[in-house]
Amino acid sequence: MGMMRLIALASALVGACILLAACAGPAENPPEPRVTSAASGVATRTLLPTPTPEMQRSMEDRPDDFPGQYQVHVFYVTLLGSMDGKRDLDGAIQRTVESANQWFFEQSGSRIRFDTYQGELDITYVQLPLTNRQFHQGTLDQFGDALWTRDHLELWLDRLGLLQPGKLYLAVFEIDRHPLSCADAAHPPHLLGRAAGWYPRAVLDSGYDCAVENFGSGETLVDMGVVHEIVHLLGFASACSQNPASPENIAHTGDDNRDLMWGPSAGDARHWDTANMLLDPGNDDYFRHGVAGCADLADSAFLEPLPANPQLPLGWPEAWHLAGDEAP
Ligand SMILES: [Ca+2]
Ligand SMILES: [Ca+2]
Ligand SMILES: [Zn+2]
Repeated sequence: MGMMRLIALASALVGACILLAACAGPAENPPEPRVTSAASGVATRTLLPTPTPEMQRSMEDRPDDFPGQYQVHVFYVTLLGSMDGKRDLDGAIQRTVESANQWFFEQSGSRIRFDTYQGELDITYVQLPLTNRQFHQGTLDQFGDALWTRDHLELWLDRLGLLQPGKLYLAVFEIDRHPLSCADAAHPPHLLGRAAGWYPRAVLDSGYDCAVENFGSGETLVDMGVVHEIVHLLGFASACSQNPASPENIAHTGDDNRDLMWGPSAGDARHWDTANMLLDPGNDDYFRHGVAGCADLADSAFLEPLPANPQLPLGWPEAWHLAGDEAP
């Protein structure tokens, strides 16, 4: 294993969402059953069961409601012989995305732009042509360690021609196990990529079963995790953060466990406080931090309304830009 690989592996460990503390045991950090502080009628509305009689499974990225704009697209991915939870059809992913985005709006005044089709979240169903066992073996063959599950997933999505310029991806993946996390993400520019993985029924090496997290209910690890992973894909927290979890873990902050991007430092026994979550408390790490020359989440081209000077994640190659987009 060369030095580059070692550096890359360290980045993967950093980039991997550390829902680990939360994943240590549900009894220590029970998910909140629902949002109770619905300040606006909107929050309440989004948590009602979504009637989905007209929802149909789609094998493709349907025509965008917001063409020509940077946006997050959702995949629902199964493997051969694995359970098809039909999560693209039951409305739970849409409820999770809406409740997470409502929280983000209340914190920031902006929403993350998701790919919708006729007003509904546009979810593409993908069945990879291999079994769980084959997928795990492929991860080891290609990357050398099971920690690269997400990277292997993104490789397949790309190989199948499903990734388009101008989009980030949230892939809900029915894989049976993952070494350490129920969700993780790329973290440009250190760990380049454009997909986050979300593993709703994976069993971790610790024995924790990700299936115990009821998503779509509001302030849960999973619902907050969705927006946490997307913020990773946008490149935050970053090397500019003033309170990194550790010198090696700049993807997370370490000072306030209410922070969306908080990650436990070594020896820190706290858990993620999903019920009282804040977006960069103190505004000194990644959101409206005012530090010249440092990327800021508030300027992301993936936000609605579009910021005055929209920015792409650092390190994005030209091929991922929207056609004709001169943005850096
Ligand atoms: Ca679409
Ligand atoms: Ca902060
Ligand atoms: Zn994380």
